[in-house]
Amino acid sequence: MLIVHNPDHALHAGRHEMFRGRLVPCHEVPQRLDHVLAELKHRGIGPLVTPADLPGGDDAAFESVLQRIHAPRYLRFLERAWADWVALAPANAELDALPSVWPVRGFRADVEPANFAARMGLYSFDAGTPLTAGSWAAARAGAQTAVLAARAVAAASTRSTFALTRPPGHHAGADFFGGYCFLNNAALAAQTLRDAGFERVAVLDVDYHHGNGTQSIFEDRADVLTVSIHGDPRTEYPFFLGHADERGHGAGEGFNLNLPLPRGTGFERWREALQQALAAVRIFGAQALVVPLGVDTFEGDPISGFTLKSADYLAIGADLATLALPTVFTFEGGYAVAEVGINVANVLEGFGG
Ligand code: Q9C
Ligand code: ZN
Repeated sequence: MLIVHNPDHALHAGRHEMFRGRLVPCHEVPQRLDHVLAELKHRGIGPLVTPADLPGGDDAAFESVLQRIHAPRYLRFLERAWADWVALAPANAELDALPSVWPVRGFRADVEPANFAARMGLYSFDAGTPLTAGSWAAARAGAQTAVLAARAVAAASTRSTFALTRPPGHHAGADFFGGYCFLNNAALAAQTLRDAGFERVAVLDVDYHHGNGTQSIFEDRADVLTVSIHGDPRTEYPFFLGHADERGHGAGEGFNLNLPLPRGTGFERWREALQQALAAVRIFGAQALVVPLGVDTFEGDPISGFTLKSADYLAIGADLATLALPTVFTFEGGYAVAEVGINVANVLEGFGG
């Protein structure tokens, strides 16, 4: 399996996230990706390349897919956000920027405020996603890894690829960050596959948390099926989306499937949901597949509530391979840092080529 990894990922290294009235150390740390890369090398899974090793990357087609998946004004905001933050006060250079005010129901989103804190709130949905000096550079290079991974699959130079990048992406919407995510790598991969001629693309999100960003990006479209298996939003993050009755809107009605499971769910029940998800992908007639791969379903994950074991990830990979589709994996959550490498490598090994 071709692994495209983001060599600039560590430019995004947040200090703190807001949790229960305190700023606590970030869970989404550079070491997560380092462990995965080390484990893949150890097992000889590869080839391992970076965007610089592949043609394209920063070309007009990349810019085009970025501008179609994300709102241009959101991209302009992200690109300049760190400079704007430091311009408020030179001492800000030593601090992460976090939002603290949000436009909820009845407020206006059409007028972009001049105030920096207000713009942070307009373009985000939580205070757990610090914006740092290198967030934009890391996220943008990550988007390139996802797009190039999808192009490699479309060119049939490989049946499957893994876009190994962070910050993750599946919580990011067209014009908002949150859940440790800024740019939706899985959505960018799916759109790249569509642009390459695959008429029906399925996204099957196996991260512990609902893929709210991906759902919202594709919810009115019939050409991209979004499926997510996740902790029930009644009790689990991101709380405000991910219920079973969300089926898509307009032309997209019937092209979103949510499979929420209660906190405490083990592999036997989780795997039944996976079979249901695979059946939906088959009925849809997908020609290509994107798998936002989070391993925060692991029993040892510090912020999640399922009880999957390391060996279960081999079975997940094998089950996904039964679809026999060109497949792009994107790296999402998983915070039991030492085991993240083993669990991700198990999925890829179980999947095979
Ligand atoms: N103190 C992904 O897995 N809130 N994002 C957790 C724990 C945010 C997870 C609170 C969880 C976001 C990509
Ligand atoms: Zn997650």
